[in-house]
Amino acid sequence: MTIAIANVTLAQSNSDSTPTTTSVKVQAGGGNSTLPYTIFNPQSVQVKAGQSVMWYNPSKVGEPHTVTFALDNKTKPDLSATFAVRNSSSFMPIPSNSTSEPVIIPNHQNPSMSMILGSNAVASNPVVIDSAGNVKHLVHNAAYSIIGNEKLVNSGLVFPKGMGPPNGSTSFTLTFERAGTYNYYCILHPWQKGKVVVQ
Ligand SMILES: [Cu+2]
Repeated sequence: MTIAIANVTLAQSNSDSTPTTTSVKVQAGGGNSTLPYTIFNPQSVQVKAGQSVMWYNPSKVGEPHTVTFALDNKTKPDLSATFAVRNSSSFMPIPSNSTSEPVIIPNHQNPSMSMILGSNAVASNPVVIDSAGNVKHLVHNAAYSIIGNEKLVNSGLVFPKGMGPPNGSTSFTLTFERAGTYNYYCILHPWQKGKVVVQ
């Protein structure tokens, strides 16, 4: 036991001043109910290729944020989206005695189908869309190695610890393999922007 700990200390002191294994932490949001922050702090971080950045939400209120890298405006997902359903589809609210109704939008292009407004999992859940357009859903509290050519790398909703739904994420970790400047934003607060500079 003692030997193992000594070895770890030795290995660390032999590496350069910023070991590549160090994870840089960034706060997504923060503040409290009187003054919630819709910022990333620090707004810009600098890491070396191979290093990781971990985002977490230190807010005192249950306000989620996303950490979203989108290649262009076309790949920026919205929280809600329209989906086609057969006109014969019926929607039963759960619980059945609730007064909820789905938003149904007339579909003039194809009258045999209706459109409903639904929650968009590509925005709210951890997901990657690679350069070929393949969609890959990640586990919650995802960790992913970003190359930089992905169409979308999204944390999904990141909640403060203990304040999200049972399957909600409280962190998101990216390992940056290649040098470059990586801009990201929050889907819920589009003015909330951050940057990772990889050397
Ligand atoms: Cu936000």
